[in-house]
This record gives sequence, structure tokens and C-alpha cells, in this order.
Amino acid sequence: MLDYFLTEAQKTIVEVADRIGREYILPYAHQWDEEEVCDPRPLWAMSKADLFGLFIPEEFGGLGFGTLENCLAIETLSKYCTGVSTTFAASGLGAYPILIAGNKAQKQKYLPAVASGRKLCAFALTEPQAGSDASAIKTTALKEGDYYVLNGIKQWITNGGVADIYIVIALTDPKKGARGASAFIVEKGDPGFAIGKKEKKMGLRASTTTELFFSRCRIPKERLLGREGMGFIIAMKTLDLSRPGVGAQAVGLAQGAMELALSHARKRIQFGQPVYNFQAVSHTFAEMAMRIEAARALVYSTARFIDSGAKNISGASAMSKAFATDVAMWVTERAVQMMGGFGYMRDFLAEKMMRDAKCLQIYEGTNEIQRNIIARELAKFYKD
Ligand code: COS
Repeated sequence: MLDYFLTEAQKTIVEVADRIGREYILPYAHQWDEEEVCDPRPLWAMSKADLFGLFIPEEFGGLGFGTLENCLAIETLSKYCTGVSTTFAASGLGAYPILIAGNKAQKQKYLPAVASGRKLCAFALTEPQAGSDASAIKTTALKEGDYYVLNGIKQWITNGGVADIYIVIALTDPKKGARGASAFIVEKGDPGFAIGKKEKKMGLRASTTTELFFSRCRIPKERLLGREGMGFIIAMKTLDLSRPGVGAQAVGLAQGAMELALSHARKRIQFGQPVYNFQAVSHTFAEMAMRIEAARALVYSTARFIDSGAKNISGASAMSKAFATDVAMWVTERAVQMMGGFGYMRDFLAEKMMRDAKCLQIYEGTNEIQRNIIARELAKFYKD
């Protein structure tokens, strides 16, 4: 409802993503959810439209835009299927560490393929015993001559199997814990690297989530990103940059759910009139619209803040992720309620949207962790 004074280029990005959503995603969203399929066709359409390269600098094959443009694409795609937008956004998540810490040779080697969508990326931090407590990772990467040898297991990795490029956080100095962590580029097909089982998920079923196994996986030492010991900081900076994208997913998903339920409520006749005429129903939609607009404003402001070159982005990034995804959970649950029995049936997309929303409150850092980060940043900002 609000005008965010987007530039012509930004409006074009929304139009392009919207066309892809309508033509290549919406007609199949139900089927992909039921069959738990990550279909390449919408990804090809995004690749053809240059969406994968939105925030990648032009010198590395991208379009040279920023976080806001990427968020606009993610938001728009998420309206149609947040599972599909997860594959797209997670590839961006995997590209950030290369942008943050890669040297010129690494950027030249990997970013053009990511920007064009020819290769997908994945970001591998989480392990069976290291989720919220990311510094508890156990995977090691020990130097042997001109190689690093990786051993360990990564868990719940989005784009596992479909990605060609994996950013893996592993300990080069296990005694030092998180301060001994480093970031590596691992390629699909590297010896000793195997993709584990595909998880069966509540939602986001059009995206793949797998384990990754490293068993004496030998990679050239040139695959180290930045310096040894920088891995944890690179991971945290990556998440600072990518979390507004999860907020954008939430805004798009909530918008889609609200529009679906609104259309239903205006057509569904009960007691001789559309159910939208009942105040309990219309006020629920008013509440949805308010919360979605507030979430969108926070996501766009955070994206613009990041694009301004600001350094202290952790708090805003965490706020945009936690606030918007809580809104999406609330809105999608209310959308199911507003559609009654239709909302509960798997023939319609409302219940899928509610299942999809749940993951947004969990991945890229639970909303409890986001609140820890916000509180930590608050204490730093308001000194006694
Ligand atoms: N940017 C730069 N540096 C950061 C940082 C950031 N956003 N966040 C932390 N650091 C630095 C700290 O300054 C500290 O540096 P020193 O060792 O030099 O003091 C170091 O990293 C460790 O920070 P901290 O003590 O805050 O780490 P914790 O182990 O307490 O963990 C949380 C911090 C909980 C915030 C982190 O583990 C986290 O984000 N967990 C969630 C992980 C996640 O999102 N998982 C999802 C899977 S990836 S899709």
C-alpha cells in the first residue's frame, strides 16, 4: 500500500521476478510441495533474467546492485513459493563469504558462474551438535603440504546436492575453538566429499536440505577464504548480510497468504454475505496488512542501511529477520483460519504457506538467537 520510492531499475526487478513467479512457479507450487521436488525450471528462468547476479559486482559477472535489489527479488519470488525462493536465496548466502573474504582469483573463478546461475552455492556451518551454538563446530581442516584435509559432518544444509560450490566452515586449529575456524570453498566432486540423506521437512519442500560428509576430503590450499582463524567472523558477517533476505522471504510469503485469504473471504458467502463483511474477519485483515507493511518497511530500511556501507549492521539485520518472520508466522496462521476448512485442506496453498513460514523463524539463526544479538547490540549502542 505504501510507496517506497523504488527506482525504475528496482521496479523492473520486481516485475521480472513477479512474471517468473506467475509463469514458472505458481502453477507448480502445490505439486513441488507434495512431491518434495527442487525443480530446475524456475531456476533457469531466474538465471536467464540475471536474478542470481543482482548483488554481485559487475567485474565478476553480476549486475552490481545491492542488498535491497536482492531482497526485492526474494520477496517477490516468495509470494509464489518460499521453497523455490529458498534455493535462490541460499545460493546468495553461499556467495557472500566469497564476496566478503575471497581474493581476486577466487572471485574471478567462482562468482561469474554463481552470478549467471550456472552454478548454485551452499553455506555449510551447522553440524549435528552445533546449531545456535555455531562456535561448537567439530569439522576439521588440517593442513597437509599444499592441501587441507577435511573431516566431519555438516547438517541441514540448504541446496545440498543441487549446489556445485559449498562454503564450509571448519577448524584449522581445533584447540582454539571458534577462533581456530576457517572458511573453505569445496566443490561438488572433490574427493572425500559426499552428499548425505535428503531431509523430509515440514515446509520449504521445494528446496533440498541434506547432510554433507567429509572423509579425508583433500582440497588445494588456494581454497581457503581469507586467512586461517577468520572462519567464524566470515560466517557471522555472512549471516549479517543475508538475514534481511530471510526477512524479505517472510514479507513475500505473508503478502501471498494475505492476498489468497482475502480473495477467499470476499467470495465466501455465509449468513447471506461475504465473510469479509464480518468485522472479526475484516479486522484480522487490517491487522495482517499493518504487520506486513511494518515488516516490509524494516526489511527495506535495513537493506538500504547495509547498502549505505554501514558497518554496525548486526542488530538491524537480526531485527529485520526476527520481526518479519514472526509476522509471517502470525499472518499465515491467520490466513488458514480466515479460510476455515479451505485453509486446512492440502488442495489450497494456505496450509503450505503456514508450514513454510515456520522454517523462517528457525533457519539462518533462530529468532531466539536474533533477540540475543539485538540485546547484545543494544547494550553496545546505549552505553551507561
Ligand atoms: N561480525 C563480526 N564479528 C562477529 C560477529 C559479527 N556479526 N558476531 C560475532 N563476532 C565475533 C565477536 O566479536 C568475537 O570475536 P573475538 O573472538 O575476537 O572476541 C567472536 O566473533 C565470537 O563472538 P561471540 O562471543 O559473540 O560468539 P558466540 O559463540 O557467543 O556466538 C552467536 C554468537 C550466538 C550470535 C552465533 O553463534 C550465531 O549467530 N549463532 C547462530 C548460528 C546460525 O545462524 N546458524 C544458522 C545456520 S547458517 S544458515
